[in-house]
Amino acid sequence: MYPASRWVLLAAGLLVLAGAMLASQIENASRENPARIDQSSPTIGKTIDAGNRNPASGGYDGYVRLYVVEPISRWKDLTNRPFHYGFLGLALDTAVFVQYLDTLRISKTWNGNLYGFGNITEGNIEVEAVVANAEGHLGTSGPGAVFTAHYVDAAAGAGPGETDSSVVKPGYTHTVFIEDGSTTWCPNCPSINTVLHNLHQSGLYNFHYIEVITDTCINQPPVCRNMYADDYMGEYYNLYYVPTCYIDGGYEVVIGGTSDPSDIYQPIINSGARSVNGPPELPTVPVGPSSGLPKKSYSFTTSAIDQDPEIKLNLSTSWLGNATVKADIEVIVGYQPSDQIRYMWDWGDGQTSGWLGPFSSGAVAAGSHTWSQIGNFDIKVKAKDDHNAETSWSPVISMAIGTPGDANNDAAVNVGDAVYIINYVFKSGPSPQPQASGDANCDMAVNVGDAVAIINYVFKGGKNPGC
Ligand SMILES: [Ca+2]
Ligand SMILES: [Ca+2]
Ligand SMILES: [Ca+2]
Repeated sequence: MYPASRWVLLAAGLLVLAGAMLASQIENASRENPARIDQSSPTIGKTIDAGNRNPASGGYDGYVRLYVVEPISRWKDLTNRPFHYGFLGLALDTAVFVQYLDTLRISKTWNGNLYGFGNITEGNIEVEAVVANAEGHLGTSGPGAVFTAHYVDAAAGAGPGETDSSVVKPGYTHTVFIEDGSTTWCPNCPSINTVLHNLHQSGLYNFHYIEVITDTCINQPPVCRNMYADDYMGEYYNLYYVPTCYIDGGYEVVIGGTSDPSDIYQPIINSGARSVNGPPELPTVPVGPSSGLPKKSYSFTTSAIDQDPEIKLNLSTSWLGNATVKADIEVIVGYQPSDQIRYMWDWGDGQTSGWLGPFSSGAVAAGSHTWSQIGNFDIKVKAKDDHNAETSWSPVISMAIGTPGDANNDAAVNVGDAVYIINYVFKSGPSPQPQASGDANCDMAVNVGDAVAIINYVFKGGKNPGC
């Protein structure tokens, strides 16, 4: 697969133990200058249009990003070779929600003159398009440097006059996307640049990559700060070391330089095999009794559906002249067989059920609970799928736990309650409050037997209602 001799020599000296790999690689990374991250003046922000989002119905909840890059970068690494696919800016970064079987179409232009890149050329410009999942995962860029990873589920790249589509190949659920955080002064960046370039040129792996160079000259930033790249890597990834490769939005993070291609192609393979997932839809409002008695078990049901998205991303790039490129994209969202679902109930009394299941998607799922105290309790349920993608909590229903026999809800059980029950059963009087509190003999029905039970208790030393 590879010109083996080239790699064997370069790989010599690298540890092969997986657990030691990260530590080894960090030795080949340089600590970024803390001044790099200028939080006070972010120039790139996520555009979240809440009006577009409706995660309770079936579809894909995510982000669309368009990166403008130069295949042969204007910036060079420490060995005076140009970076490849060097990041110039984001043409688009927006939250999207696409219903299943629907197609989202977006056209976007990017004018280099507006960003100090009026000298880009038609022959050396490209747009990389990605679709990233809205579900957030914890990622880490280094000690204490955490970020929220949104896994990339589709990627495509095209220069002017070209089209490209995300590709599903054997072993891949999607096209993988790599962002390499680099600087021009970084001693270990050239090795990873070479690995990325060679892997990409080989065509053996289903991925696109960009190099995000956070400075533009071989002096320490911020003198040469590349504000668009620097803000991007700071805001999205909390970049800590250079080089660091973020694979699929941070599903895998490779820190440090390496000359061993397997350090990159293995994470590409791992990331490519990852399921493109969507969380279950919001569980239905729980169904069950609205009142009950202490120390009795009550059952409630709900259901939810899980359909996982299949995303096709089509990109067409054109050159409009005057340093302006245009990208037209289509995001086509289908769906595929779903995951099984687990449910967690919150019983409103400080207790939860833990995760129950699995249940088939759409199947009615029951949970039951016994309350020990009287009172009103709000019951809600949430769901998660096989990939631990969780929903929010469902709407609540209220459960009133009453005192057996205290039909008139005056905090005492006496002859007044027997009268109240007689009145309810025979004369259409008001119902017990809550209903279950009229069930003095705990046989799950309110009838004359309950009035008799109260009389026996009050006048004849019968069994204490409370069952
Ligand atoms: Ca799912
Ligand atoms: Ca009473
Ligand atoms: Ca009864």
